[in-house]
Amino acid sequence: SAADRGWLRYEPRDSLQGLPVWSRIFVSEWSDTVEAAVRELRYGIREMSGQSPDIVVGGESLAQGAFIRCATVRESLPNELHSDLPLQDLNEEGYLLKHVADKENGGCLYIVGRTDKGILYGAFHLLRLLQMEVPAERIDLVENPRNPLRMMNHWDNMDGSIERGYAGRSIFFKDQRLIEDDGRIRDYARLMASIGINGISINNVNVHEAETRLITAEYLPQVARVAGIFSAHGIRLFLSINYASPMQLGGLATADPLDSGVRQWWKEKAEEIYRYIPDFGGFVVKADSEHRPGPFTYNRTHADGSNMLAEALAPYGGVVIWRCFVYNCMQDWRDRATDRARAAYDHFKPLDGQFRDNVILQIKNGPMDFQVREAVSPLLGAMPQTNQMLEFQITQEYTGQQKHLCYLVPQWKDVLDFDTYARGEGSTIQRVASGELYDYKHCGITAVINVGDDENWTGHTLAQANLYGYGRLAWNPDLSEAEITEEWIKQTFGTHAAVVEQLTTMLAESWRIYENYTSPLGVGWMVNPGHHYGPNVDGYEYSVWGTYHFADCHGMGVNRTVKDGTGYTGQYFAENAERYESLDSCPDELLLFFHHVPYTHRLHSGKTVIQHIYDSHFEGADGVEALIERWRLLEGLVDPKRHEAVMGRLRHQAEHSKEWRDIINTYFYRKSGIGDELKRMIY
Ligand code: BDP
Repeated sequence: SAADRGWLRYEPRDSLQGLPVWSRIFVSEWSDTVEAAVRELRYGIREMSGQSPDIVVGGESLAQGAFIRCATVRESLPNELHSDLPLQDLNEEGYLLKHVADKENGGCLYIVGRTDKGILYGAFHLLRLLQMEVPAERIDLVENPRNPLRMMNHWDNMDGSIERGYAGRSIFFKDQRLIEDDGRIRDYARLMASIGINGISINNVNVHEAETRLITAEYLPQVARVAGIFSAHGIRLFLSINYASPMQLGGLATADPLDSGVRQWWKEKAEEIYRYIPDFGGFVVKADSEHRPGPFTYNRTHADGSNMLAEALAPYGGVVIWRCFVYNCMQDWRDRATDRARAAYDHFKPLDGQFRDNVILQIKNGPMDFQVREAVSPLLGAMPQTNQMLEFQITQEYTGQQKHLCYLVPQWKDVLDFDTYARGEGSTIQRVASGELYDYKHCGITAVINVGDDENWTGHTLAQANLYGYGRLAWNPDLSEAEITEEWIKQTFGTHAAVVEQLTTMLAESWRIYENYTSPLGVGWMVNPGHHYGPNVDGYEYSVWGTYHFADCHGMGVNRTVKDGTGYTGQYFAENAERYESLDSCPDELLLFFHHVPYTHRLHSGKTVIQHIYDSHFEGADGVEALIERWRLLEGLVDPKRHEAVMGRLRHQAEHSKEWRDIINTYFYRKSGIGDELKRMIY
């Protein structure tokens, strides 16, 4: 298909020319997943080395000569593989990659998985190393994914639109149907498999009337076709469902989770779905949130609601992924005592231990909503007896909508490494999500994806780095930002030193640059209501959504302390609660998230809040100019098409960042009456 190849680019590599190891690929057992692996290997190797390997399938003894061998641990393998490497430690998705030298024949590269999925992941890993020009004879490694579930959530609607989508239309849906041409979906499945994604929900969490019918005989055959493509790539398909389906589809008078007719309806529905899709992953559910139906209507709890669905899916191994984004979006703004940040914890923490073991609570990384900077959700790690998974947002709803460059890997690393202290020091978010802290039955990481049918998938070509980086972190949250960035650049733009150097710096600085020219010190929400693009300081200040900065002529920020604020800080374990409660220890970057302070309050940096606002906004806008300068250096080293496209976006970002800077700075000058020490503004 015509789509951009993303990081599966496979440009010719001098280092691979003429090596005999690429002449044959040997596999003993065939399956859809092995086929996907072998096809990718052959394609990648052919593109990079110019040689097209033969594929040898079957049990015949290995002929002489160099080759790649794909195998599972069940097969008899040479001693070299058993001696020093822990083959028995491979988990269901793990693999070993090892080059075994052989003087006469030029050696052999083994890709050994416990299952076919391991072979698939191993094949992609090998191709990644070859793209990065790692010499084949040095390859010797074992990998197991840290997170059992590594998911993507699409917010795609059946009319082809995408809620918070910034890269074109849906790759799955068009005109209330599933798209028939599979080309794009296959390429997408390859991209996802290459970063280890193993679960994808294809429709929006806000399930409208059309999508409600995805679980009916009218659409299930079409959904099953997509699920089949996913399956071959190690991916289980999930659907977002409408909690009121028994009423809308089944004609029942209620959707009460304790009603026996409702329970029966879902059981039959699950049975029907699994008839079409035997490895169906399960349901993603947004209930009682932003006007979606849910168990509250019947005075039932979210445990009642999710358990009822879980019971229906249990016989087939399905799970219910229940979102915790539950808050009052119709707040009375005269009574601001209810703090939206508190909502998820207040709703769910008391229910710990009441959920079935195939329910997973899906929790956004922050308690508000994917702002450029917010505190880590205190609900994560607070429920030892309930499966949890972490939700990130790759689609840049609040971080520049893929028109601005904003590399989110540094933000996600901060979240994953955050210590909750739930069971003493070292109780990090990554250990909550991976199930290492509490031994969850199901858990992992999910994210709202940023792709659409734009030729380059993500609108901004450099936003592909967020897609890639997310997958790599879901596989191994201990990978460093530097490692991930280097992998992505070398695969996507080649190994030229200047390209690697400039792009690494651009990506590394971009989040801080974006933060600098947008809302200051963690307060968030200074965006235009509705579409959330561009500055609007008071856009949400006098509305029902619970998203306030409380700026007046004296100061600003949200007092979330226990002492005299909303009490939110009390939701953290002691170490964090104390750190955030006190002005002395609260980190600058979250100051206004936790405290209301005068503009003259001095930060740990030594600056006053008001001077920080001015300085950071000038720095942010200047930072975009610096990004442009770096990108200009790569002219001629990056193909003209991608170079121009990215340059176009950077230019827009430069203009738009000045608008942000001037609106925010002017607003706070007018509110505070305090001038800029460096007199950069005309008042
Ligand atoms: C917010 C989005 C909204 C989503 C909602 C959610 O603005 O479009 O439906 O989150 O996560 O970020 O359910």
